[in-house]
Amino acid sequence: MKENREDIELGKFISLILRHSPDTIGITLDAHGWAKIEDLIKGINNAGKRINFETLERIVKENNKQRYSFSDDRTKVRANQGHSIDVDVELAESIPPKHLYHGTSRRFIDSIMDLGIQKQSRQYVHLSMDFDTARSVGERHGKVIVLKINSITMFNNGHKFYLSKNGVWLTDSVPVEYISLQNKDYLELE
Ligand code: HQG
Repeated sequence: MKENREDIELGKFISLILRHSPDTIGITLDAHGWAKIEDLIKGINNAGKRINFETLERIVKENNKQRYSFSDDRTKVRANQGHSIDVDVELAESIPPKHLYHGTSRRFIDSIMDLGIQKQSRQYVHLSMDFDTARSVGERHGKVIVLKINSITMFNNGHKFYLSKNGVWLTDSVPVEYISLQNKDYLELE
């Protein structure tokens, strides 16, 4: 099912709460990033937006990137990745594919080719499994460019990779020597 507009708006608010600032609605997350569903629903309603358990259930189920998960007992909910706050969402350490992709803005390229890809405000650098996903991530920042990452060599050289429940690859940083900036990518995106 495709998400309706209200659910998309609520989802953005839920991402803000569960990834960056639970204090926006006066709640706290536990060490593993879980919010009590009861607290979340109450907090969102107190902030003037309408949500009940049914709506939350639909958002968790239908979210286009599967951004959230319920605990097994369905009393808690958390974001699967994307946090800036210091929580441990028990990511699975995994062997990456040969290549991964990172979509970013062209205005960041000089700095990236100087310093590598850094996590900035989030806990990890986010990498995508395929070119098109990376392109849409990069488009959020402006005129996009997609970088190809030599992830298996990074892994073989001791860098750890994690795969989130919703299929996003995460790592601490990507040094310049593993990044290729392909002319082909420029051409495809013109
Ligand atoms: C850039 C979304 C200059 C980096 C997406 C990126 C993703 C540098 C920006 C998730 C740099 C940070 C994360 C350097 C990195 N110099 N700029 N050395 N190193 N950057 O939003 O990867 O839809 O924190 O390239 O789908 O864009 O919200 O990271 O452009 O998975 O679920 O600094 O957010 O998920 O931006 O996106 P972000 P991101 P959701």
